[in-house]
Amino acid sequence: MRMKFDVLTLFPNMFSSPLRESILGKAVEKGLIQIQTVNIRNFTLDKHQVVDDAPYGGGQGMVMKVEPIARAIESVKSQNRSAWTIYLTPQGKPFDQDLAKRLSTRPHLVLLCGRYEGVDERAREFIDEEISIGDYVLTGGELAAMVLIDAVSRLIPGVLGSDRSAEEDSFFNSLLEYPQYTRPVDFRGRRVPEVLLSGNHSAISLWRRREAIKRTLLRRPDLLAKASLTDEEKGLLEEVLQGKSIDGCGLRNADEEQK
Ligand code: 4HQ
Repeated sequence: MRMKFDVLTLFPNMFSSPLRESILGKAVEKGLIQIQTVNIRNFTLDKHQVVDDAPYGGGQGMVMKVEPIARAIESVKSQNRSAWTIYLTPQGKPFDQDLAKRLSTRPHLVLLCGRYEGVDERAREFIDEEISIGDYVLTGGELAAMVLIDAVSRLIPGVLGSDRSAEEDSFFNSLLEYPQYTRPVDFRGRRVPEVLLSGNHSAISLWRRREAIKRTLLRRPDLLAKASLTDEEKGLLEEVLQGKSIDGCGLRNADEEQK
């Protein structure tokens, strides 16, 4: 069950190193994922290989021309009918873990990376879905495409270590992660919570769920609203809401620190 990514970009070199390191690099080596870049400039027909032009109606910046984009997408699609085409843009659907999961079931994603002020509106007719990685402005869609590739790839069976399933991590249950510790047990007087040294697995599990709920409540209450909590977790949330120790959950307010 190999997954294929074709990236349409004016800067294919941006994709060489970052996606071939570490976990993703291993996944590529193992043949679990394949990442190919397609240089949109190779699909121009004119002598100077022009990919952008001034906007009709005036205004600042340049717009990516429709013909090279259309021809690049048609080229990729002619080789693979099952391709699902995505345009990365702040105007797209917000990218989240649910969307990453849905995309990870597709055998072939084609990612269009825009530069300048974006693409000619008519290029959108070649696109199946528009996705935004967040409400900020990048210089191009390339980093957004890499974020998407990373988040989707780690959901493909075999990409994470066998002992490590994507189903266990934060966001699987719509909560933030609980605090993690490793050696030493005492760092400058700051000790690892005693329960984690106890060897009492049910106590550890309870502590972790409580901490995850506390942290989510304080930092991302919007996530709690959509989390499907077990009855036990609802009980823990009640406890936390009733003010039973909200300290020590690792939140330090940036505004607070300015003072
Ligand atoms: N850009 N999420 C502008 C983004 C972006 C985002 C990509 C910058 C498209 C034309 N893409 N280009 N945020 O900021 O996906």
